[in-house]
Amino acid sequence: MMRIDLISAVPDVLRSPIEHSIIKRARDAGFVDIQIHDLRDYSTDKHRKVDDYPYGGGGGMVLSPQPVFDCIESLQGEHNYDEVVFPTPDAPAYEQQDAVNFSMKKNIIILCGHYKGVDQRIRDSLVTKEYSIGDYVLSGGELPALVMVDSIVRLIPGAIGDAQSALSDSFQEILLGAPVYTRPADFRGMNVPEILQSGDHKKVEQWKHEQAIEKTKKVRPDLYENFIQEQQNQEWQQ
Ligand code: 6GU
Repeated sequence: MMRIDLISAVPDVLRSPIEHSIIKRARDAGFVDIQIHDLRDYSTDKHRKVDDYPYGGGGGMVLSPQPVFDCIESLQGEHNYDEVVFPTPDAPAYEQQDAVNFSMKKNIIILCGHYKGVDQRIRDSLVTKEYSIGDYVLSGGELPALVMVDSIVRLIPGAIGDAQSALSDSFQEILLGAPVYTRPADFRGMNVPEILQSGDHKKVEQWKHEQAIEKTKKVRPDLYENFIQEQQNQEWQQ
């Protein structure tokens, strides 16, 4: 079973999301073991302090080496970890392929830091992978860590109830999704496209594909260009 250890100074922030939805399902079904660790439990300070002022000033607090080294070394004494992941805005972008790679690992640690960061020595000697989840600023690494966990867990084979949705997603990896509808077919005069009600599976797939291409071209021209490139590559290979 895959094991994910989350380390945070505000562990309560992590609890509700991992106890719900797909992640809960996957945990209950025994596909993944997710453990949350309170960094304060590892502080040797009498007030359980885990951070301190930055050398050279500059405001904000920086996670101290002591509790982080003690926590991670303690975990590493019990399990073999493939990666120690650190979500941070000053890092390369986290992408679907990274989630795919992590979903095939056995044990990973995700260290959640403050916005101002963690002592550089933690990054130099403990962290093996760093990622940003986008070009905006968040106050801590907890939400990015949850984003990563969700993206990983839903890829673990069997973990997702509807196996087809994960599959169709990876087929669609390069394009955005087509619009989806549910009943009723007529809601306040707004109608579900005729083709989706036709029951013609082949035509429906063709329609979805066309819609996905149109949507991608319109809202993500960068992804659309990749798609066109990819299509041309495949044509040359044949
Ligand atoms: Cl990984 N952390 C923080 N604090 N802010 C972010 C981020 C990560 N990715 C984008 N913004």
